[in-house]
Formats: sequence, C-alpha cells, structure tokens
Amino acid sequence: MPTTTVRGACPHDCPDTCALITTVENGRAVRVQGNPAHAQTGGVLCAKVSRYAERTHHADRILTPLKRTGPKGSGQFAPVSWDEALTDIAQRLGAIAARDPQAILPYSYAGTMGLVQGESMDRRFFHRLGASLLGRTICSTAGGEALVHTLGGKLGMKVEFFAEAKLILIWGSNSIGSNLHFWRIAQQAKRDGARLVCIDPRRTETAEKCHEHLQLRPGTDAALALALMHELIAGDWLDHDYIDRHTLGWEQLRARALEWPPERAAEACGLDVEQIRRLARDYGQTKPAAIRLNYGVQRVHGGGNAVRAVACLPALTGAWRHRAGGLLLSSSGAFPVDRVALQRPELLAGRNPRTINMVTIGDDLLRETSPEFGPKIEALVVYNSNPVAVAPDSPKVVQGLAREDLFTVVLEHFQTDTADYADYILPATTQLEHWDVHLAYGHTDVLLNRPAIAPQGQARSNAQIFRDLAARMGFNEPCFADTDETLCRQAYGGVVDFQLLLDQGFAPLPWPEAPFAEGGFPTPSGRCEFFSQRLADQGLDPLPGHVPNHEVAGESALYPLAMISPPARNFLNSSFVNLQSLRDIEGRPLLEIHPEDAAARGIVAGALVRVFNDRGSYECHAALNGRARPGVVNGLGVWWRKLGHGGTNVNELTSQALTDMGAGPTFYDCRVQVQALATP
Ligand SMILES: Nc1nc2c(c(=O)[nH]1)N[C@H]1C(S)=C(S)[C@@H](COP(=O)(O)OP(=O)(O)OC[C@H]3O[C@@H](n4cnc5c(=O)[nH]c(N)nc54)[C@H](O)[C@@H]3O)O[C@H]1N2
Ligand SMILES: Nc1nc2c(c(=O)[nH]1)N[C@H]1C(S)=C(S)[C@@H](COP(=O)(O)OP(=O)(O)OC[C@H]3O[C@@H](n4cnc5c(=O)[nH]c(N)nc54)[C@H](O)[C@@H]3O)O[C@H]1N2
Ligand code: SF4
Ligand SMILES: [Mo]
Repeated sequence: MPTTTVRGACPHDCPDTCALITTVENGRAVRVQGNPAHAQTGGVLCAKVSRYAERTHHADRILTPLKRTGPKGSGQFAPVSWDEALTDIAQRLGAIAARDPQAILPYSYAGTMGLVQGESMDRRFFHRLGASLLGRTICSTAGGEALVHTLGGKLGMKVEFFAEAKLILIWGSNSIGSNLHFWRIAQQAKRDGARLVCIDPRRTETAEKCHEHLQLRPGTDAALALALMHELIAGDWLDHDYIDRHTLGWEQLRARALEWPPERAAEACGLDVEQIRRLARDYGQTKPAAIRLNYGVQRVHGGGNAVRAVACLPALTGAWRHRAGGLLLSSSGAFPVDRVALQRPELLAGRNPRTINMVTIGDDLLRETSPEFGPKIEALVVYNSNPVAVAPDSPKVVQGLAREDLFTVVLEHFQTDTADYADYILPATTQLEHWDVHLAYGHTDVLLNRPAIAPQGQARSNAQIFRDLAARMGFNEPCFADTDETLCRQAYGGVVDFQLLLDQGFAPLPWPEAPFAEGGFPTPSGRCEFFSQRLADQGLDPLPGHVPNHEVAGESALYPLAMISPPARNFLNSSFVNLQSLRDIEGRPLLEIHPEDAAARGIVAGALVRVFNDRGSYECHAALNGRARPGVVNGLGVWWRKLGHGGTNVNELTSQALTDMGAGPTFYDCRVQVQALATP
C-alpha cells in the first residue's frame, strides 16, 4: 500500500487545538505532525501528541469489549462479543429506566473535545432515555460564568495579536506546558520588545522565562487585581472616556478598589509591595497591554470573583481599543455550534431530569434515594473521562464505584483507573480512527478531523456505540441513524464552509480583530459589567471581591501547607500517563516543596513522602527544585493511581467544595501536611 497523509485535528483538552497531518503506511499511522498550513499550529506539536501514533498502536489498547470476571476494581476482565455486551447493557439499562431513568448517569468530559465524539449521539441517547443530566463543571465553569457576567461571553482577544503587545501578563497559566502555541506568540512579542510578567504561585518553566514573576499565594488573585485598580486610580492611568461609554458600575467598583491599597494586597498575596506597584505602573502606562488569563486562577473558592476582577482591568485602561490589547481566557464562545441539532434536547419530551455535578461524584455515588436527591445512582456510563484519577476526593469516588449494586460501563482506549471498576469496558476509537469536528478555546479556527486509519481491533467510535445502544433499546427516531460524517456537517449548519474544511482541514471564524474596541459587550447592558445585576439577583456580590480560600493554609496547625496540583508538562490531565516514553520524562510522582518547609520536616531531595489531610494520603517524591514558594507545595498531576506509589494520586487530597460561581472544583484550594517516609 502506498504512503498517504491525512489531515486531522488534535482532540485533546488544550487551548491550542492543533491541525494534524498523519502519515499512514500499510494501514498503520507511522507519524503524527503539525500541519504547517495552519498558522496557529505552525507545523509544530507538543511532545505528547507527537507520540500519538505510539498511543494509538499501543500494546495496551483495548481492542474488544470486556466483561468483568473478578471483584469490582480488581481489573479482571474477559473478552466478549459486541453482541453479548450490547444486549446485556441494553437490558440492564432498560430495567433501571423502567423504574426511574434518572437512576442512570452519563459521566463524560473532554478526553476528546470533538463535537461528534464528545457531545452528539451520546446526548441524544441519554436525552431519549431520560437519564440524569451531568453538570460538566470539572474544569472551567467558575471562570466561564465570571466572563459571562463581565464581558458577556467566553470571548476575548484574537490570540495572534498578542504578538504585537508591549506588555503581556501571563496570569494563572504555564503556557510552555499547557498552551505552547501561545508561548510562541509571546516569544515573538518579546523579541519585538514586549515585557512578559507571570503571575503564578509556582515558579513554572514559563515564570522562569518571563521578565518578572509575581509568586503569589494560591487564591489571592482578586486581591492583586483590586490593588492594581487602586494604583490605576491613584496614578490616574484610566481611560475615562472608555469607562464612561462602555462600562457599568464604575463608581461602585472604584469604591471597592480603594479598599485595596497595595500594602493590604501584599499582605494577602504574600508579595512585595513594590512588585505590585511596579506591575500597576507598567500596566497603566504600557500600550498595548494584553492579559493571557488561564483557568489556573479559578480552581479555588473565589475563582469566579478572581476572573471577574482581572477581566475588569482592560476596560479601566481602555486596552480593548487596540487589537493587541485586552484579555483572553477562552475564545470558545465565538463558535456558533448548533448544539440543539447535535444533542436533540427535544428527545427529553417534556421531562426535566435532575443535574448531577460531576465534581461531587464522590459524594453522589454514595447517596441513597431521598426527596432532595432523587433516586440513588444505579448505573454510570463513563466516556471521555477518567474520574477515579481526575475527580476530587478520590477515596470517595473509589468507594462509590466499588458499590456492588452499581452497574458501570466505561468506553475507553485503555484500562484506566476508572475502567478497573467497570462491569463492561467498550473499546473506543482514537482520533486517528474516526470523524470529528472541533472548536477551539485558544484560537478562532474550526478544525475537521478525518479518519486516517481503520478502527483498531473491534473498536467503535463513541457515536457508533451510542447508535448501537439506541438500536438495542428500540429508539427508532431518525436522528439515531445519522452517521458520524453527517454529525460533522450538522455541528455548524451552514455557518462554516464544510467544503473548505474538507479541502484544507481548517476554516477561520469571522471574528473582529479588536472585538470590544467600541464596547459592544454581549452583556444585558451592552457594557463591560463591573456591577452585575445578574449576580445580585442570585444573591451574590455584584462587584468583584476577594473571596478567601475554603482552606486557608497556616490557619490549621494540623495541615499548615497549601497544596496546588497543576498539570505535569508531559501528561494531559490523566491522558498519556501510560505512555512509557512520556512517563520516563516526568520520572515519578512529585511534590515540589520549599527547602525551608522540607528542612522543618527532615525531608531531603528525592525522599519518599506522605502528603495527607483528613480526606486521604498520597505517596510521592519530594522535589526541592526551586519551584515551590514557602508554605505552598505543588503536587504535579494527574498520575494514574496504579502507576504511582501505593495506588494513590494527588486527588486523594483534594476536596469536593465548590467555587463561588459555576459550581466548579477547587483543586488548588487544599490544605495538607507532609511527612518523610524514607530517604532516597
Ligand atoms: N501539558 C498539558 N497541557 C494541558 C493540560 C495538561 O494537563 N497538560 N491541561 C489542559 C486543560 S484541561 C486545561 S483546562 C488547559 C488550561 O489549564 P490550566 O489549568 O490553566 O493550565 P496551566 O497552564 O497549567 O495553569 C495552571 C497554572 O495556574 C497556577 N495556579 C494554581 N493556582 C493558582 C492561583 O490561585 N492563582 C494563579 N495566578 N495561578 C495559579 C499553576 O501553578 C499553574 O502554573 O490546559 C490544557 N493543557
Ligand atoms: N488535582 C487535579 N485534578 C484535576 C486537574 C488539576 O489541575 N489538578 N485538572 C482538572 C481539569 S482542568 C480537567 S479538564 C479534568 C480532566 O479530566 P478528564 O476529562 O477525565 O481527562 P483525562 O484524564 O485526560 O481523561 C480522558 C479519558 O478519555 C479517554 N478518551 C480520549 N478520547 C476518547 C474517545 O474518543 N472515546 C472514549 N470513549 N474515550 C476517550 C482517554 O483515554 C482518557 O482516559 O481533570 C481535572 N482534574
Ligand atoms: S499543543 Fe495542545 S492542541 Fe497542540 S498537539 Fe499538543 S495537546 Fe494537541
Ligand atoms: Mo481542563
């Protein structure tokens, strides 16, 4: 067979959504590379997805349906036919649905961000069934709601124009690790004279390479942003005309900001007063100034308020007037996805099922039937997610999944920590084997993914599996017959040129160069809402404020250290942990700790340590690499438990407490103690 190349899209939960070119020889993918024709990708992929062929043809791929043969969680399975698996699953789900379909819960997130394999036929299936809905909150809802209540949507600068900025604040983001193609743009700006400032409790690879690093305490970003406003007012570095014409609630915000002199913020943030003053001066006086905000700031109690406070800054200085000024957290709101066409909510037929928050799955799997909760969860269908590894408070998640009376189906590529608890594992195709169409949250191009190789073994696409299950359940609405390629076409209706997608693999959205240069915010008032009536109506603070963490470190003698758990660079959440070549780069599960905190506990570099709190205990190795600030430890995520020490990972320690907005997780709002177990 000749060598061919096929155009695709990276499926992963990453702002960059790269355009891929897969080289195929004899039916095997031999290479996955970046498409040089796509400007954002620029022909370059990260180390992870450069290994995508290795992942796809991995010896551990699940290639047939598997049925549990041992106790729950033992990981013992035997191959069965698709026919046997589908018949049994349909029968089990049907029996539960006959009593109350809300006892069935789908559990999925962004293992693939594809609109087809992530949010189309699956939703149709569960809507038709009347299953409980899932609140897909595990990543970005606090920041997302905050943006909606401030700017009017998940919208912001066009990422390419950061190259022209003269000051870039990289706020709550390790771009080199998790937004590599943005970092290329920031480097361009730096070469052209821009100053780069990083705001992060961890001295990341990115922080090291910026001109300045503000290493604040986790969960104190709103205090810093309010102090910046204080100084913008004091120095009168305000764009009064922009404020008058395009913002709402300036007088109230002004009063709030005046409560935050830099001295007060320095105390709260654990920063030097001069550093805050200098940043305010730079931000007030440099034009154009751009903020690359990322989701790292909003995984704490006050995450929504923090994003709101930061998102107010560009309106105060009028930074939005310039295409290289303003802010970008997410661009996903610019994509006109036709979710009604894809997901068919009308299949609910007037039913209004409850919504279960995916963050609290640990508690919710352990709840009995009650009037407040509704029916006990009897069946869980997991796809595109690995909750045992990634959901907070994993001791509870595991306890729930170990229930003998819970029926669990997992659609997967690999036998993850979650798949170990399944009754059935169904083999899913990877991105190289199926059709899909994508949005992006770090740029504004639509991407198409064509299959490059045939499904491996007996794997089927998620959409195909739900189509098959629908047929077994007797769901005969015509929408269940739509093919994956048809679903790709439905995702954007006629708004995006599908032929262009077929021809070149990507298509730009029409999105203005400077979206808020003339105001025009899609909020109820049409202005940037410093004051939000919608938040007031929910009984929340209508102005951005500093909301302290749920778990303030130093306030507990038992657990005096704050822990954050940002991603390890060579893993993507828990994906890729099972690739030996990438695991070799990461080495072993690590806890970064400041030398003073280590010395106080008799911990030396490389020592095996136990990190613990009331929720659980995590074993890993101490890293004294200069990245942790005093009082804060960094437990790099997200290892598979079974590939870590003692079957643990960092989410043994994190809590199910929620954010101020969006009912999101608080992974970086966590208190722990650390103890040496053994010296290296
Ligand atoms: N290599 C890699 N890339 C990824 C991911 C991955 O796991 N690995 N994950 C992907 C996903 S799911 C997402 S959502 C995106 C974006 O995911 P993000 O979570 O935005 O990714 P990071 O860039 O690591 O940003 C987190 C940064 O925030 C810092 N941080 C923690 N707490 C605070 C705080 O209170 N304040 C401030 N200012 N900073 C804080 C952390 O130290 C870390 O450097 O990245 C995606 N890209
Ligand atoms: N402590 C801590 N925990 C965190 C975070 C953190 O920073 N710290 N980050 C959080 C964030 S931001 C996020 S987004 C979540 C992410 O959590 P998840 O969305 O669960 O992400 P992954 O761990 O990558 O798991 C995705 C799974 O989907 C599978 N998959 C991929 N493609 C397909 C497909 O086409 N079909 C099927 N059936 N399966 C597929 C992969 O094999 C993988 O096992 O984790 C969160 N958890
Ligand atoms: S940088 Fe992000 S989008 Fe690009 S290949 Fe890597 S994971 Fe995929
Ligand atoms: Mo995420």
